[in-house]
Amino acid sequence: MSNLLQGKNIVVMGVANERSIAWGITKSLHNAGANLIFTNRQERSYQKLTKLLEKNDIKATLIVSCDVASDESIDKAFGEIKEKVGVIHGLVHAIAFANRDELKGEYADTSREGFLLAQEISAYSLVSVTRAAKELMTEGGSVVTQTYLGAERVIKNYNVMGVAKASLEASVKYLAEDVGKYGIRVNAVSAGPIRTLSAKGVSGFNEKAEIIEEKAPLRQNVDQEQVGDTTLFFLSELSRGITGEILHVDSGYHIIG
Ligand code: NDP
Ligand code: KAL
Repeated sequence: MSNLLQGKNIVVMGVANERSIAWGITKSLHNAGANLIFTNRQERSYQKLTKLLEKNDIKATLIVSCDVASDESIDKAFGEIKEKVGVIHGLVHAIAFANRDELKGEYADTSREGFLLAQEISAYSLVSVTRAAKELMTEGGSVVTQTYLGAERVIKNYNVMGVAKASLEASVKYLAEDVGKYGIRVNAVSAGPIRTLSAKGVSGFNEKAEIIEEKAPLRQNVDQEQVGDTTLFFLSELSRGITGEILHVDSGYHIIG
């Protein structure tokens, strides 16, 4: 428990269930005293979230529906947040999507439609929600997104998502420059493999997790709590001098050649 985010209003996008990285983040932010606003796409995620909040004795300030594929949905969600909460101080973006059949085989086989979908949901969404959040961050703020090493290196099966994450990481830097003058920071956590709903059913996950245990300096996989605490750091005043940064929470794996 700390009071790092006492009195701060933070929007969390991307809790699908108890395994979600955004749920690990939620626990860290709650323990730091934040008031939490959530957005979900699917009704199923909304149901899971309300049960999780109840079970963990966390009271949400607000829960709104938001599909980042639609400008109208983003406007509506942030309109409702403005109306009911007013000022926000932080935004957590933990959203990505690509067609499952394009997360295997050769990247060269990626379809035009699949490429654009991955970019739209996994990278452009950060641009659109940062723009919407900026209007509500009148006291300054912090935006944090989630990325993966496949943005920097060719990692088998990550394919079209690797290219979308490269775009996301470049967007972190361009956005950081745009909103820095308003006292708003934009950063990313680059997490090691974590078994979540998204990771389920995609080829190669187990193999990647095993390599971490074998080769990463810390010889163990990371978990949602570790990503949660680093995201908390980025949202708090402790990181006030940092923006446009991609910070690896991966047991040090990225330094190994
Ligand atoms: P989850 O499956 O738990 O979360 C993915 C979330 O994306 C879901 O909540 C889903 O919402 C949301 N989402 C997908 N499409 C849309 C959309 N159109 N509009 C709004 N929300 C949408 O997986 P993770 O927690 O693993 O993923 C969170 C982030 O972490 C992603 O960016 C992922 O790339 C990143 N990451 C994950 C790693 C891992 O190993 N798991 C490693 C490094 C980064 P809904 O369920 O309502 O559709
Ligand atoms: C090299 C790794 C192995 C896995 C390869 C690709 C992983 C891509 C992640 C991407 C987000 C997965 C999907 O989009 C899954 C989607 O097609 C089907 N799933 C769903 O629709 C579920 C129900 C919903 C909740 O999922 C979403 N996303 O909405 C990468 C591993 C080692 C690390 C990972 C998993 C990185 C990452 O970015 O998630």
